[in-house]
Amino acid sequence: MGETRLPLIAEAPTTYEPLLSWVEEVAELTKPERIHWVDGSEAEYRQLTDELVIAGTLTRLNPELFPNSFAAFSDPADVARVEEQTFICSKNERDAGFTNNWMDPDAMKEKLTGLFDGSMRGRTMYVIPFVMGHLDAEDPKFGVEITDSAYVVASMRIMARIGSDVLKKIEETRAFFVPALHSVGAPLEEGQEDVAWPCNPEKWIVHFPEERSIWSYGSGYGGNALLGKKCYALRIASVMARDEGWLAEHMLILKLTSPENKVYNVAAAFPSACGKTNLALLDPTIEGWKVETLGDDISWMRFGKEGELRAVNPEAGLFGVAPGTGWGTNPNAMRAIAKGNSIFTNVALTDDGGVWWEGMTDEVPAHLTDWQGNDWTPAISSAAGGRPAAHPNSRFCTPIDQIDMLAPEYFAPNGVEISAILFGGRRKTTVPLVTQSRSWANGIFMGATLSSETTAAAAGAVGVVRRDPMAMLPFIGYDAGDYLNHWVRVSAKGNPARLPKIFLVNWFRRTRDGKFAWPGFGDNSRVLKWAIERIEGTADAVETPIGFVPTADSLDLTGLDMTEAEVEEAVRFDADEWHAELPGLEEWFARFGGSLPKSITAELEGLKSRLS
Ligand code: GTP
Ligand code: SPV
Ligand code: MN
Repeated sequence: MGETRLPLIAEAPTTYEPLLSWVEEVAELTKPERIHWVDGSEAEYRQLTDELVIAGTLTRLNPELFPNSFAAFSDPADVARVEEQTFICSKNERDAGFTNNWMDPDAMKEKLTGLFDGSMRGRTMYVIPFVMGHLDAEDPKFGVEITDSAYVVASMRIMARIGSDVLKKIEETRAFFVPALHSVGAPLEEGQEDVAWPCNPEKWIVHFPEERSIWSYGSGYGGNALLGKKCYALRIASVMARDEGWLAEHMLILKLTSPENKVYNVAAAFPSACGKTNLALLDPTIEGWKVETLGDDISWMRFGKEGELRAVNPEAGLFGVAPGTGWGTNPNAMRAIAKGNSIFTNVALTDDGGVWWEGMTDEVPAHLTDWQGNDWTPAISSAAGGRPAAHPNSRFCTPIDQIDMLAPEYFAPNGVEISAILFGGRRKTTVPLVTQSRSWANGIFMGATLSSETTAAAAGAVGVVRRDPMAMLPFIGYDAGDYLNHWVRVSAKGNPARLPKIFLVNWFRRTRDGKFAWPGFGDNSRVLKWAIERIEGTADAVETPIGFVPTADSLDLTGLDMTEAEVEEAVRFDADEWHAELPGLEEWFARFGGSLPKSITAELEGLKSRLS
């Protein structure tokens, strides 16, 4: 150990110079009281969670209901991702593109350096070595998160592979790691009492794509603070993927086995809170089909030696939307949660020390403590014109290996071959239940036009339709046109015969009286089956200007309590609605300026002429 090191660094369990000098630099700036190098052990987790319980950040749940599990309640102003305050600070503004906030990197560093100066005073600075994807991947993607939040450490232990083994490998292979700096921005002065959820009204979620670094300030919420997740595995990874010829996507991965025992892996991109976790853990309602989970939020994909598209899930846990997750809708998630070892954030508490949220059970408990700590009864529920007991973006954080139906291939560093890609969103109108694209290029166009109503996963208005290309709008770490070009360019590496088939889906279409036109959840297995039968050439379809939609009798509706007319309402192509959609599409693509791929322009022209 060099004598010039700060005394704080002296206990470091590494001699890896690039890491030591970064940690030292951050400590000098943020001025923590102590440094804790996270080893990722069980004992350490126990100690951290004990401390968080004493601090009031975590409430220990009744171990008979949820063993080794905790509930956290955030500041009411720190409940979701803050897209307005999320920045891509590339050297040139052009490279951030029109979908991202941008600031000059030097100006941003100056601003952030001011904010981080002393920001960890009175707190512990945790150093978390982590890897996204497998430690024994060909080219493991390392990161080190520095944070002053023990809640972040405990959550990162569930969501990623962290600790001593990772540190050892970084050091042994002298690997590059993404420096990911996080502070809640709430220094403690001498004698000042801490609050349960420290954070700062001012928030900055900042990415420097060229140097591949992350600075996050002011928030303790998942997507803003667990930096391995959206910040690294999507925004920074999308830039790495662009440069290295692969894809980092906001996609679930599932393994589907047919009654003939044939395996098809499916990847699906839906925007935040639009059904990825639920589809990934689906319990099929049709005979003979089996679903196993590979991932529920992020997929890293690259073409293999034979031109097959392979996908891995870089995460180790679920950070799932709680509301709507119930024994009826998602029993597999419920079973995983019931095994314990979970951290819940902003859910409601039951009187017997368990958790509850809207949609967990049909029966609503007679009394709860809501996510803000107030008494709650059904008389003041949303249904009764009041407020929900759990925040609409409340989350469960659970180790992925607690899913009974986890596919063994989850553990394969090279992932699985993808047969089908679904793009989907939340649209009350216009978008049919399922549409098969006309071709791979047409499928990329479908992804590029994806639109959805905004949800509680991001701060701001809910229910506003916006374009969300490949469900990556808040996560593309560079210019959106370059991103679409990258999809086109990278797919040239694919074996045309093995390119996945692409489908557009919408579980959220409404009937005239405002109800969901399709039951969704387990019944989405019927759509998966149709997609596979399209791949195999055994299911019928109607050709429409937007692509192929199911014929009345090509969807397996066995055991489904729906009339033919009701099914038709879910699957039908409506020419008037698509005419009304066109101006918005043209406006959307006009925003890309010169960086739109030619194939997208050609697809738009094709759609217009087929519609006229
Ligand atoms: P992120 O973690 O934010 O990226 O979200 P996600 O895409 O994984 O969304 P998730 O599966 O957690 O679903 C979000 C909400 O949509 C939950 O309230 C679900 O109950 C609801 N949902 C999911 N699938 C369906 C469906 O098929 N039909 C209906 N009506 N609702 C669904
Ligand atoms: C999302 O918002 O898409 C999430 C939750 O998956 S978070 O990790 O908080 O971004
Ligand atoms: Mn997500």
